[in-house]
Amino acid sequence: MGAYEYVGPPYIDLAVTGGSIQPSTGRAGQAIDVTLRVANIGLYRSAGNWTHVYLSKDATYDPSDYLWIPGVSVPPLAAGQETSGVLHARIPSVASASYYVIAHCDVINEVAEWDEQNNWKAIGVLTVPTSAARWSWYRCNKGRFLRQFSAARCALTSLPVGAIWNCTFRAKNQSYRGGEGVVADGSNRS
Ligand SMILES: [Ca+2]
Ligand SMILES: [Ca+2]
Repeated sequence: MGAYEYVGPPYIDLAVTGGSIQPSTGRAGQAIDVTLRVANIGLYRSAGNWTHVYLSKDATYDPSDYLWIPGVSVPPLAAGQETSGVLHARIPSVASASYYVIAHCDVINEVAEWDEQNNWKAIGVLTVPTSAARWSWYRCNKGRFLRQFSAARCALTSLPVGAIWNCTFRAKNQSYRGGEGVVADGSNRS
């Protein structure tokens, strides 16, 4: 027995020790590499466990966070051992915003730990930018006498993915007859 051998109760402690995302900005469907590090910072060997990766509006995990990459398998770890891996993921269809990428190890608590409260860590920030509003076309069902105006009053610099925006669209009946209906819309085709 060494002079400093630990003789207390089993001391196992898993923790997310770090990670990164590359690139840190992208739109839905884009490929992202998520690097993740999990360590056993305890003094006894830990069993394998499952780790999830979430997108969160703030740096603290809570159950409403978006489960992005579920079920990353973390192998058994010797005391003090760290494991790392690169996950290849795609950005999901989430609202445009900046999200903290939070990793959570031992998600179903298969490992009894000294500290269960240090199993979450924000490992980066992923920004899903707003889509630039390039209103490439407008149309109205131009009748013989309807004139379509440019949508000068429809000015918008950006529109979140999936958002709907109402604007005022102008058309003019230049004839001497009434009764022509108008349907108008615009589309961002970017
Ligand atoms: Ca822990
Ligand atoms: Ca645990």
